[in-house]
Amino acid sequence: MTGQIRLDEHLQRYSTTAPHAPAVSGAIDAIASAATEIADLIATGDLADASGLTTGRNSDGDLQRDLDVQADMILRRRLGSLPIAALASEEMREPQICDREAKICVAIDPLDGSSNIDINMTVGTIFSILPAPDDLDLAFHQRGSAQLAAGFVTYGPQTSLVLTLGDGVDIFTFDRRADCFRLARSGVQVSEACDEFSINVSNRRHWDPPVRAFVDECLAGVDGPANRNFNMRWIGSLVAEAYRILTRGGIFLYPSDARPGYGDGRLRLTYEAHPMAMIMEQAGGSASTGRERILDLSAQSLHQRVPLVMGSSAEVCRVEELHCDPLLVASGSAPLFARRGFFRV
Ligand code: AFP
Repeated sequence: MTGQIRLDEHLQRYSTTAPHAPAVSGAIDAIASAATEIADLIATGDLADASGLTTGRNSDGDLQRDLDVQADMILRRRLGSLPIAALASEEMREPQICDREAKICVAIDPLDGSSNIDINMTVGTIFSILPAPDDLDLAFHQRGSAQLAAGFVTYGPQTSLVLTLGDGVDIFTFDRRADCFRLARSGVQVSEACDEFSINVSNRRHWDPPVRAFVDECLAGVDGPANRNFNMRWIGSLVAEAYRILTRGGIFLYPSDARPGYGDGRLRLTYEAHPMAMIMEQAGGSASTGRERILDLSAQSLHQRVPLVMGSSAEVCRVEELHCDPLLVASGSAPLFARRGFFRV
C-alpha cells in the first residue's frame, strides 16, 4: 500500500507543467481535503444530525438537504482562500467572483445524489476547473472542451477521487490509516465490452422515440438488433453510475423527456455533464446529448440542464444513430400520442 503515489505527490508533479497548474493543483488539493471532511459527516449520518432531511429548495428549485448545504459550506471554506477567479455551485444562485487576478474558475456540485443519503447509498462531489477568461461574466459560459481538469469524489464503501488533468483518468482512494489519498488505478479506460445500460425506466412513456428504441433494443437482447443480452442498473446517483462505467463499461442515459421541467433532462451542464464528459472522453469513452458532443456545448445559464448519454463509445454512438433515424425522428414525440392513446409504440 505504501507504494502507491499520494495525491499530493501527483499534484506536485503536475503543478510544474503549465502556468495555471499550481492553481489547479491547489484547488484539487482543497477539494480532496473537503472531501475527507464531508465523508466523515456522511459516515455519521443521523448521529451527527447531518441527515438527509430537507431544509428547503436551492436556487433552481431542487430539494435542498442538510448535507447539501453543509457540503457546500465545507467546500467553499476550503476553496475560499485560494487563487480562484470565480466559483459556482449547484447550491448558489449566481457565481461568486473571488480573486480577479487568478487563473482558474471552479464549478462544483457539492453533493450529488443526496436524495440517497437517508438510504445509506453512495453519493458524491463533482467538480470542473476552467481557465479564467478576461471577462469573468463569461467564466461559466465556456465550452466543456475548455476545462483544465475535472473529477468527482464518491462517498461509498471507499472514498475515492476520480481525476483527469487532461492526460488520462486516475483514481485515488482515501487511505484512512495514512490519512491521505493514494493512487489506486491509473490510466483508467472505459471498457468497450458493454452489456449494461443505466436509465430510469419508470420514465419510459415520457421519452422521445430514439431513446425508447435504444432501450427496447437492450431489452430485446439476443432476440433483437443488438444480438446480445444486457443487464440493467439504476442507482439514482450519477457519481456511482459513472464509477461503475469506469470500472466495467456500460452506458448511462438521463435523456430529456416530456415531463414538465424535463425538456432538457435533469442533469446540469456546467457542474455535472461537463466534468463527467471530460472524464469519460479522457478514459476512452464518450458523452453526448444523443445528438451533440457534451464538450462542444457551452452553458447559456449557470444551472442549465442538458440530456446526458455517456459511457462506452459504441453504445453512445448507437444512441446518436437512432437520433438521426428519419423514421424515429418523423414519429415525433411519441409520449404525446402515447398519453392520448392514439398511437402506442
Ligand atoms: P439528487 O442530487 O437530487 O439526489 O439527484 C441526483 C441526480 O441528479 C443524479 O445523481 C441521478 O443520476 C439522478 O438525479 C436520478 O434522477 P431520478 O431520481 O429522476 O432517477
